[in-house]
Amino acid sequence: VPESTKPENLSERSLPAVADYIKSGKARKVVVLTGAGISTAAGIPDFRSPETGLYANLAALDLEEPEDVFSLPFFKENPKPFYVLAKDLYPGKFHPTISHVFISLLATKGLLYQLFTQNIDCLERAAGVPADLIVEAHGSFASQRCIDCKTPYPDEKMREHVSRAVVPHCEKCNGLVKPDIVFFHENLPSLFFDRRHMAEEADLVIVLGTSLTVHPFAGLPDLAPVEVPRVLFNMERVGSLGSQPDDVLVLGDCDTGVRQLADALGWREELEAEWRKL
Ligand code: CNA
Repeated sequence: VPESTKPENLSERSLPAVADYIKSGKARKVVVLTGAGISTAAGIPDFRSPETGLYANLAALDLEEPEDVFSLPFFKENPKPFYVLAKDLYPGKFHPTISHVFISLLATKGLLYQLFTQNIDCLERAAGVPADLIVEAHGSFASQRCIDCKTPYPDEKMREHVSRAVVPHCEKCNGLVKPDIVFFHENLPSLFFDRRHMAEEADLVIVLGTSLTVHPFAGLPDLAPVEVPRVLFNMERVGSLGSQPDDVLVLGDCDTGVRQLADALGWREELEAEWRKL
């Protein structure tokens, strides 16, 4: 965007201007979009970061293509690599980050309209974001079922199998059990499509820690009207963020960016206190 193009809703393209916009009461329907980057500080590797990302470290699983680990045809042939990975990623081992708690704080203040997350780690729930405000667009490890007869599989047994990276089988038909996370070419949960319109109704969009490469999720930031401010907290510029006059880019690690926004809002102490409580 040329420097001369004036934003419509923000006084300028900066984080303090975003804070003023929120403080003025103009942001009542904040839509938050998240990806693996908000959980890297919790110790969960993302997919695509060079060197630390899962895709850079899958050699140990003996896969030809990293994507295979989330492919249903591959899983049917060889479910083991998925369960080796699941052991590392399974919820219960990790602690929410400042960014997760910031989203929870937005909810506490009645400003969170909807959170759409691509993450399967359940850390938003762990940070206290109310379940009815979360769309887990790629599913989660919270439930699991047989891929053949669809019979749900008990949580406790699942936990026990995953902790040993042992593949669980259906108690009814002996089919393979898979957590309800969305593999490549599988449909997203219907909740995603039912609630997608909420991104069109947003008066502020906050995007955190995602490469915006996986569709249809990656299209969400473009649903909001063009004059709606969009803020990106990410290591790199992604999607169309930065191309509109009211876009603000906060490049770097998202916890640092979020703390700066919390400072500008006067929420910093509350944010840190909530984080320490968890
Ligand atoms: P991705 O494609 O790996 O992209 C992550 C993005 O976050 C990149 O742009 C990074 O530069 C950025 N990033 C990494 N660390 C930070 C940080 N500390 N601060 C700011 N930015 C950072 O991941 P996406 O979520 O975009 O891709 C979608 C996939 C990844 C979804 O299907 C997820 O299920 C899947 N995934 C989820 C998890 C999880 O649940 N925690 C972990 C790994 C992969």
